[in-house]
Amino acid sequence: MKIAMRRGRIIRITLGLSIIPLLYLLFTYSESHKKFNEIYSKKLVSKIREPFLASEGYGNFEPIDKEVHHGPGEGGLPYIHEGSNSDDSEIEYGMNMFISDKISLNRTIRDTRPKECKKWNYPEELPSVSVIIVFHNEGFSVLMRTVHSVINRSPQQYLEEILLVDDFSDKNDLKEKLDNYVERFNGKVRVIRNVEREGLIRTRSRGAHEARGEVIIYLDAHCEVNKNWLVPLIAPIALDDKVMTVPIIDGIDHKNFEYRPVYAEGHNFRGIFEWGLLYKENELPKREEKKRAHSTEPYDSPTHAGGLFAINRKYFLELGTYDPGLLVWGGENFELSFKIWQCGGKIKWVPCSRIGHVYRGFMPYNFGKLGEKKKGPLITINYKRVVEVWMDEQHKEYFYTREPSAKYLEMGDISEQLALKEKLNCKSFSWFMENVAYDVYDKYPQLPENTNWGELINSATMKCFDAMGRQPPSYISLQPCHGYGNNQLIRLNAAGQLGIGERCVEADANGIKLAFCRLGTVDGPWKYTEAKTLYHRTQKKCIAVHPVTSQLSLMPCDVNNSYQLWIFKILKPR
Ligand code: LR7
Ligand code: MN
Repeated sequence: MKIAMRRGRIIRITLGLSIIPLLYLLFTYSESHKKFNEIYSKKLVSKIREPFLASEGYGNFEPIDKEVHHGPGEGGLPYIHEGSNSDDSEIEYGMNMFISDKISLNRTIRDTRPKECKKWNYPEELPSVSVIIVFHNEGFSVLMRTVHSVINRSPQQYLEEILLVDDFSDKNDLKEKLDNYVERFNGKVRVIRNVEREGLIRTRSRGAHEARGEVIIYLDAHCEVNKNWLVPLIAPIALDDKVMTVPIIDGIDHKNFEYRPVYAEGHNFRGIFEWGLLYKENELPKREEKKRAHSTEPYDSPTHAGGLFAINRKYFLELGTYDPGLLVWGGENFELSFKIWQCGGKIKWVPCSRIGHVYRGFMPYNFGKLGEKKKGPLITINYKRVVEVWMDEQHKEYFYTREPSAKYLEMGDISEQLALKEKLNCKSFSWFMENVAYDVYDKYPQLPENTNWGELINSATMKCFDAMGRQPPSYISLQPCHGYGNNQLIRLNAAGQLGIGERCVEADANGIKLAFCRLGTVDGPWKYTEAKTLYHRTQKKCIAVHPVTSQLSLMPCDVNNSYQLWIFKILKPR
């Protein structure tokens, strides 16, 4: 593959040919219209864009044939079937398989791309691709619709294979039935299987080792790729093999399989994170928009959601794929993002490559033996590994302020990861924050230290503050202390913010509430007094438990009333 030949070639941007007759007409108007015409033609120029000139060696790749298909769910419309809109399969799969089974595996979906995307031209000399789909106990029709969409909507000359990696599923239809089914693809679709449960992270790494294509593209097992998704995604990698690309991920409804665009046209978002390593997306900063001539051009993103991306296979192997110490699920998207940026690569989001993903309301599987072996919450352990390898002292502290019990978690040996960082001559986390992820600071200011944290136990009842896993706004209640943290892990910081997870504690006339923290702020009204009351500075009242109903509310302070006294008990994971 002579990718090198194309490298460094300047992408030429010119005006579409179609505009020339129009301009000619405009300029033949009388002299008095000249000024008007100048302004008008300028507007036209900026409106009609053709980001890549169609020329020798370049192609447009827009499918010529219109996809025509009739039946339930076509065009990406929701499919609502009388009487079966909730189904047991939702509990088993996290999505309605009864509905999925009714929809064609070859269904059409809405083209959600900005219109400008159709004008692009891309180099024709492109690397071969392995699409890797890892799965554990997914629904057969949903998995196969992913495969069909890739087969139907990819130029076959670049698609080396679709590699299905079964992470030790135990569902019957994912065994012989699957093997037999893929035979119809004449070798294009290959199935390999783990002999024990490895989790999605290790399974993806295995896929990278086994793949035969030059570029690998990962998809979750419940996706539908959209029109002309492939070439826009691999073209930036053909030009620079240290670029990882990420498609724009649209939503597919887990109940009715409606395909919906994720953002309104013309809006670009990029991946960032909150200090507790919660993945977030942020509208592309002006500074980044300005770097590009066209809003449909790929742009830099600090991180990515995890599931869907393309990367040069050799480059991914050089980076050591994922840290093999990360278990099952979570944090791997940050590990790879930090590693790529800090060690000389780039992540680009590609507005003209669209893929739908079924968002499930909950995780329908458990973490198997790997989950049992580890003390403490496995995802937080993964985060801790990522933080300890890639962040510097200052930023590590923000993580531990937000996730105080993580200090006590056993994360295993990270010496190989640190050695890799050394070997690849990677830059510091501060460099990454200042040059790439600077918008994280705007959204999530640096956290003041915690003055108190842990379970918040009421002295009269010995019960605990509990957010109950409800979505804000919702009332906080008093529950038996369970010692696991999570919804019972409360933090008070030096600026008076009382928080649970990502959320803030507020008071209103009816009680004590879990609320969204005001964006960009880290302070609050609370003070933990020497007498052990929780004092609200502006209301000048204290949090009290109702002796009969156990409800929480603000009451005039009384330091002799044990229903108003609280103890923070530090939680060490068991
Ligand atoms: O043990 C497992 N083994 C697996 O093979 C658990 C899961 N899997 C498979 C599973 O069948 C699926 O194909 O791994 C894939 C991802 O698992 P999901 O779909 O349960 O994950 P998710 O979509 O809920 O979560 C997101 O975060 C994950 C862990 O960090 C992965 O990176 C997912 O790929 C990721 N999904 C996306 O990025 C899609 C967009 C979400 C957003 C925003
Ligand atoms: Mn998923």
